[in-house]
Amino acid sequence: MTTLGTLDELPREYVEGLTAHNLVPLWPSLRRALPQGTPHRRTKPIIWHYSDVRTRLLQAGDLTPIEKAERRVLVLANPGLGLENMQATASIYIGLQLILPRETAPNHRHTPSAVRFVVEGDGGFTIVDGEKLPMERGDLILTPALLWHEHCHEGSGPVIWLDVLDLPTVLAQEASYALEGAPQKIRNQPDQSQTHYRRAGLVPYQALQGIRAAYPLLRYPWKEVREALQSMASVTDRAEMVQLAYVNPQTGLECLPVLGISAIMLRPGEIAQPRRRSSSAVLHVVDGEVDAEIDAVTLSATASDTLAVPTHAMVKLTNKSSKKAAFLFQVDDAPMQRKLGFFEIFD
Ligand code: GTQ
Repeated sequence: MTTLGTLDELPREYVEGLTAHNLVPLWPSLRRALPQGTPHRRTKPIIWHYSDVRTRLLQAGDLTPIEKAERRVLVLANPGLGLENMQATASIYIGLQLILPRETAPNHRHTPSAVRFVVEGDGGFTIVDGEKLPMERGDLILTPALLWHEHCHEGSGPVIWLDVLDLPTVLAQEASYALEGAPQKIRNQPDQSQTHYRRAGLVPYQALQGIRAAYPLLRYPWKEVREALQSMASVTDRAEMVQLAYVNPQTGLECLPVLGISAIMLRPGEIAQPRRRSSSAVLHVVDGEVDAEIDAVTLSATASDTLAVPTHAMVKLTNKSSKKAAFLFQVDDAPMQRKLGFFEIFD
């Protein structure tokens, strides 16, 4: 590889002239813009233990009324990227959100898309475009870009969920903004996971006539995901991972433009070594005891802990139990990378 010229080698007057005309020579910065072989990564493999976050989130419940927060969230920020930038990975934002009984996180809509994954509590629900989406532990709720959403709580005790947003990417485009709205009117019927999309392989006949919603299904109950993983595990070779992707039931494609959502089951004692890939990810333990080795850093995770996986990382997941299965929820940025034409899986 040739050694490129530096800024220092250029006459000072020349550089000053460039600066005065808002010009920058590429060659002194070329290797920084395009590192050879592998990207430069500042994202650290890191774990957020739920016990550490939960205590402080409940304190926030005492310290800050919902009216003063709108969204009572502690952001899981990667120190490698600067805490103030609120990035778990370079393209993925995650936070843990708390709502207390009878509180409402008021109606709004915004350009970033979000995925909610319920961590604890009963009686929470999100309303998306008039559809009431119950939030029980492990349920997945989508709030795609520009759709109205508000969160409510008609149960007792705290309700806490994981927010995953494509915010860093939207911010980088200088395209992030929100609008406030009046409370939504709820259509008084069960959500579409209970009415229109009861089973894989069956979609409303209308959809074949080209009458399609962009986001037909907004709630994926955990009970069904877990059962599906267990059924798949019963016939899957030990050398293969048991992993299911959440998709749009009408297209079979990813639910959201940037974020890819999936669930993993690690059988008792299983060691999974997914192939190295160009995407970054966050992993959230739903159930079980898991050691995650990410680029030679070993992180021990238990239920409701969350981890950051940098782009291009080596990942090894070990279910520490020889008796019980472990379950993980994963969000990655592979859909965006695929659209940009550079998603890769390495040997
Ligand atoms: O619940 O709408 O964690 O707008 C960050 C921004 C949650 C939300 C977040 C948001 C929300």
